[in-house]
Amino acid sequence: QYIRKLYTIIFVREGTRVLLGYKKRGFGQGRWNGFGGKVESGETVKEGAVSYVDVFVMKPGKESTGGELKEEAGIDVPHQDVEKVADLEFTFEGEKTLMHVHVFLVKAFTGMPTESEEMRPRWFSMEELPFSDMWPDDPMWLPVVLRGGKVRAAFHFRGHNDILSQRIEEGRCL
Ligand code: 6U4
Ligand code: NA
Ligand code: NA
Repeated sequence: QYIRKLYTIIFVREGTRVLLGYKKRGFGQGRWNGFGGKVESGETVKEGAVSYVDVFVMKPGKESTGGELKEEAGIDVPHQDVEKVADLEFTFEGEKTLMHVHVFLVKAFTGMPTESEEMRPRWFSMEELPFSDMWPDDPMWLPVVLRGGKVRAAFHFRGHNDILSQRIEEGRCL
């Protein structure tokens, strides 16, 4: 049995462009991705409940993201503008951990994207995402959610570059 660990990624879309961050260290170093990270221990998961946003992205009671987006990209997002768009499960050959990544899309923010110790932010055209320098699963689900769709998917990796098997379902997430 796998040990399930919870993560978030938040993609900021403004018109036809998307804000990505170049990960300077840690898991996925050297790849462009959304902003996010591990869900801190002590935060509860209520599958199907309304408060994914509160649980994963903001601290309860705050009016905007005090969390990963602020820390990694220097921007604030109002609560009502964060939308859950995908659930992704990643497993790795020979490893006991299952990474459950909750993906969010935001279309409004305040502040100026700024480089942090972990991420270097940059805007990309939705038509020209840097897939060759992203996780290899991203082309399979990110365009779908940027176009307004929802996805549930699972990917089994060998190392960090090869996908051995995958299951992708469009139309809903948890
Ligand atoms: P710390 O706590 O900073 O050491 P770190 O090792 O930097 O953690 P963290 O917390 O940034 O990792 O979490 C990894 C991030 O990478 C999460 O937002 C989830 C995301 N991620 C992991 N596998 C991914 C994959 N295959 N495709 C993808 N995002 C992935 O698009
Ligand atoms: Na992070
Ligand atoms: Na991190």
